[in-house]
Amino acid sequence: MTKDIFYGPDFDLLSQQDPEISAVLLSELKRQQMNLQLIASENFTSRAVLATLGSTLSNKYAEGYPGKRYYGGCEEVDKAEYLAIERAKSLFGADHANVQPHSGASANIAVYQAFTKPGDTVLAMSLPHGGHLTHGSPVNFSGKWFNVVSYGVRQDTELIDYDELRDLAIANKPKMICSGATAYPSLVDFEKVRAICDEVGAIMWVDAAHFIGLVAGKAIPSPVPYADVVSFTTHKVLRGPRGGMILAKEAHAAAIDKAVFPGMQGGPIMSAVAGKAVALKECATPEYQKYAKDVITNAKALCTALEGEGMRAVSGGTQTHLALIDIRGTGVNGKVADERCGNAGIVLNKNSIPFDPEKPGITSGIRVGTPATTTQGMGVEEMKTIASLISRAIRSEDPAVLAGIKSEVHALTSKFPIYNA
Ligand code: DSN
Repeated sequence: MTKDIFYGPDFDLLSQQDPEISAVLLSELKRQQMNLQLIASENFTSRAVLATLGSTLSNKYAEGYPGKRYYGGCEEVDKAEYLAIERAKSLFGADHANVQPHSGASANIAVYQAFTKPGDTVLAMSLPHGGHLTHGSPVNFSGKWFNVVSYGVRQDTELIDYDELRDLAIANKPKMICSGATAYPSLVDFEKVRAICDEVGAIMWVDAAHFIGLVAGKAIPSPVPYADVVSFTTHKVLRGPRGGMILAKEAHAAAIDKAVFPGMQGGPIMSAVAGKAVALKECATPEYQKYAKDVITNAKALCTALEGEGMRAVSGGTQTHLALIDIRGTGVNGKVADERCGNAGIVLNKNSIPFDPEKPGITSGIRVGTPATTTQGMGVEEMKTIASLISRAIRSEDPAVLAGIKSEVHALTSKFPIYNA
């Protein structure tokens, strides 16, 4: 294991000053290096991105936008934000980019604020069918402050029911229709959603947090030509720093910028803004485009191999970076599967499947994703091995067996080192 990733002398200083926290940094690095990271929303950023996050840009307050700040001394951070904006616009062919949201949820708060008022009706995908907390969950601001009507997937195909979506749009006349999800393995038909939005006069909002990295790598179709506004996170397949971003049509640029600052945030995290610029530059390379395609190839291979292990792929497979797996055939619920896999060094999450008879804290499924393992250089053969390791872990209650699987996991990950000197 290396501590080089923490930039030598500075890390030595931290170790002396704060041994407890420096120990956490080292053990988290070790955890990421040794275990299998299958959380669909996680990835390993480049060292270049990490370098920006540990930089002095973190010290600077920069409320406002480049050239129009409220504090002095912003001439250097302005350059970083201009670069991030221009790179985002160019990569996605967008009219406008706001690179300041601290997270995906922050970006979504700004979208609501730009286009709606509390009490307005919004149509979004239901959380139990794969949506997100900010798409109208009753425990989230979105469900508390807005009248969110939910659409879902068809029970027979487990694909979005566009007929239901259109019927609900006509019946409820929403101000805004949101597409995008956290556990939907298929592609969204943006053309159909645009047509429904036009029919009822709704803003088309795409929450592309999960799949925007695949769009950036030209591996799947882009929502940008269709949508009024696209929000997303920058740390999933996109492989940037933790944060959010919003793309919009020119007509909405001022409303989005006003909603982010001063509407929803104070000073942007300029180290993260610079990290976003670095990641966007990386995304524009042929190497990244190959990576994005490989992520999908690996997800399909993992999904097929898990089916071969007696599990069921929701919606019959995947077209993206993640698979949602109904594991009822194993006789184990999602919570237990998640725990057993964790004990075997396989990090994934329990996940509700559509029409799940189990509670959200238990679930009948697991969600697996391939952004991180693909960054490590794993391919189709490794996906088959991983499916077998998952299947054995889920089916075993014996701690000794799980410890044995963990050793196999470590043998596999040691062949695909991350952040080595
Ligand atoms: N937590 C993210 C995910 O795992 O999909 C969504 O916010």
